[in-house]
Amino acid sequence: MDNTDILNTQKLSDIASQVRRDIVRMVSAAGSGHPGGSLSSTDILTALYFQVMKHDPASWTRSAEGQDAFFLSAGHLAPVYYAVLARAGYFPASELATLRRFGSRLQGHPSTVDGLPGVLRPSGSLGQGLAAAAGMALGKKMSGDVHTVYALCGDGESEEGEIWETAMFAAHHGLDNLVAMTDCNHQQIDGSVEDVAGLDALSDKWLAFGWDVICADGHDFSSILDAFQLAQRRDGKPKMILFETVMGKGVDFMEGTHEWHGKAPNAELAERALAQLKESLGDY
Ligand SMILES: Cc1ncc(C[n+]2csc(CCOP(=O)(O)OP(=O)(O)O)c2C)c(N)n1
Repeated sequence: MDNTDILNTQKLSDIASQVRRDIVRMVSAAGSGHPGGSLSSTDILTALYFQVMKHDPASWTRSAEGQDAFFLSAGHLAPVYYAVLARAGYFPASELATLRRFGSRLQGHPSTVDGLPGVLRPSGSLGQGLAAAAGMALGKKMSGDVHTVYALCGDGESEEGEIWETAMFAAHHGLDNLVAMTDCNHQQIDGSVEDVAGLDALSDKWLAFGWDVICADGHDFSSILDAFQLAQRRDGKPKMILFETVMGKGVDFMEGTHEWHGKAPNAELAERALAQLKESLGDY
C-alpha cells in the first residue's frame, strides 16, 4: 500500500462516516426505515460509487448505456443507497430530508415513478434486483458495451429462490461482466440468518453454481478495493463478492443485532448515534 492508497482509504472512510450520519438522520426524521443493513453496507457502497464504478451522474440515464450500472437488490437498504447517490452528485443532499414523506422521490423502497436519478429499477421484493442485473449484464454483452453491472444482495435475501435461479442463469450465459455482492451481516428481519433458514457455507453454494467467489472484509477499504479489483477478471464466470460485515456498523447500540433491521431511533438515540460518527461533507 503506498501513500496515495492510504489517502484514498482515509477519504473513503470520511465519506462513509458522513453517509452513516445521513442514514441515522434520515431514518430518525422519517420515524421508520432500515438502518441496520444500511450501516453494514455503507463502506461497500461508498467504495463502489466513489472509487470503483465508472459512472457519470451528469450523463446518467436509465439505460446505463456506456457506464457501469448498479442494482440495489436488497431494496429496503434505500437509506444508504439514497445517501450515497446524493453525496456522489445524483441529486441534492437536501432532498435526503424527504425520506418516506408523502410525494417524495425518496420512497421507503426505491421507486422509478418520479425518476430519481441513479435508480435503474424499483426494488424491495427481495431477489428481483439480482435477476434484473443479470438481464442487463447479458444485454451489455449482446450490444458490445464493455461496462460492468454490479448488484448488492443481503444474506437474508439469499434465502430467496430467485437468487438461485439467477445464479444458474448468469453462469449459463457466462456473465463475467456481472459483479454481485452479498452483505454478510448474519442478521435479517426477525433473527439471525442461520436461525431463519440457514445458509451454511455460502461460498460453497456460489462455487457450485459456477461463479467465481471472492471473500473480503466489508469494513476494510483495502480489502474492499482488492476484492473489486479481483472481480474485474473476465474469465467467463460471474463474480460474487462475499463481504463480511457487522449489522448496524458504526453505531454501538445497533451493532450485531437484528433489532435495528427496520426500526428508527428516536431523537435521543439519534443524537447518541451521531456523536459516534464524524461529519466530513456537512450535514444536509
Ligand atoms: C420476496 C420478499 N420476501 C420477503 C420480504 C420481507 N423482507 C424484507 S427485508 C427481509 C430480510 C432481509 O434480510 P437481509 O437481506 O439480510 O437484510 P438486512 O437484515 O441485513 O438488512 C425480509 C424477509 C421481502 N421484502 N421480499
